[in-house]
Amino acid sequence: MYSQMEKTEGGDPKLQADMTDKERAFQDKIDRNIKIEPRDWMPDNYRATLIRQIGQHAHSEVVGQLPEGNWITRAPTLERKAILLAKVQDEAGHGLYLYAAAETLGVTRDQLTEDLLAGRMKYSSIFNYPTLNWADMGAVGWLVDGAAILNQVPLQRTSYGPYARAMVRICKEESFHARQGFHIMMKMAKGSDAQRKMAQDAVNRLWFPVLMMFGPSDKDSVHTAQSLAWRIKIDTNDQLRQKFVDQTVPQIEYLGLDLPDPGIKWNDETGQYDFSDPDWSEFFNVIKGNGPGNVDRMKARRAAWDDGAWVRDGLLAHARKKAAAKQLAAE
Ligand code: FAQ
Repeated sequence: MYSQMEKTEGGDPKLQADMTDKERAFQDKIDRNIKIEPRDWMPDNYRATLIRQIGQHAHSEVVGQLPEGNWITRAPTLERKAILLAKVQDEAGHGLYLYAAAETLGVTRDQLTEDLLAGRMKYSSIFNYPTLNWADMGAVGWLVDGAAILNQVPLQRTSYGPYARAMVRICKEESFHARQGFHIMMKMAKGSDAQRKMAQDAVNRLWFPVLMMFGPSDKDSVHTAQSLAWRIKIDTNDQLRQKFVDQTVPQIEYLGLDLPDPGIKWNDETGQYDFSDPDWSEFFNVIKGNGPGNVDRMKARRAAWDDGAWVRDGLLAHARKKAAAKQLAAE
């Protein structure tokens, strides 16, 4: 149904009969699974939706370094420290691939960062929650990266070429991240009573915030209908959330931990788990900037941006000097 429609971002899909010839040809390409590349014609709102989603995704990867970076100096062994350091570094790399993909749409990395700092762009709600104990490092890797993988694997088939290609590499690294998180959880869950309690506490605190990562329920999702039509998104928020619950409940049971939601029950009829909704008023409050960590996260991003100004200026001056020398040599 969606494949015959096009619309402005956030509105109702436009019927094919109302499309211009260019819009119809564009939609036809999407329907035939042909990738859209940076120099191809695209509707303004397709471009705007991608800049919003890819930019938000990039900001999430970069802000997402903060809760884990917080634990690098306190990791319990040298091996855990090295693994965590590598993971946090990977997230910076993911941010860079994604900013580069967004730049192909005609926006600069500086603009995206300035939009984030001015509150015109968002980053994932999950990174506004604190990481309070070492088990949180396990839960973040296992649950947060696990949720990110479920969302990102289908995005390898998204319609915009540079975004789809960035996702291929990101997904490979995320799967290592999720495994190291699960490994930490196995150690904690099978460890001393105190360690088991920490593992349970981490799962209890992070469960609902992780469910919120997939976005509001489909009935409240503003962008899903158009993003499905344009194959910017491949699945709806609720479809991915359900997949996550179905995949994760057996893992919680394998760890021997209690389920974090009394509403989780296997449903023979649907062949899926039933589960309780997250508190959506909390979600909307967090994405408005009122979560437990929003102020600190933005403060850290602003400080990094300001403190890094001399590096950016230096790199630009060096690039200009090199370009001028090259031109002189060519003359
Ligand atoms: N947080 O109409 P929808 C990671 C906003 S990467 C904040 O459903 P859409 C790796 C949404 O922007 C995690 N805001 O929106 C890692 C919109 O606001 P607007 C990031 C959210 O775009 C692990 C409004 O709500 N992944 O974790 C959230 O169709 C460990 C209405 O929502 C991606 O970004 C949220 N959770 O669907 C790193 C994946 N959900 O703009 C470090 C790509 C919704 O109208 C450590 N993105 N909003 O004001 C997507 O797949 C989509 O953008 C969704 C949202 C599914 C996130």
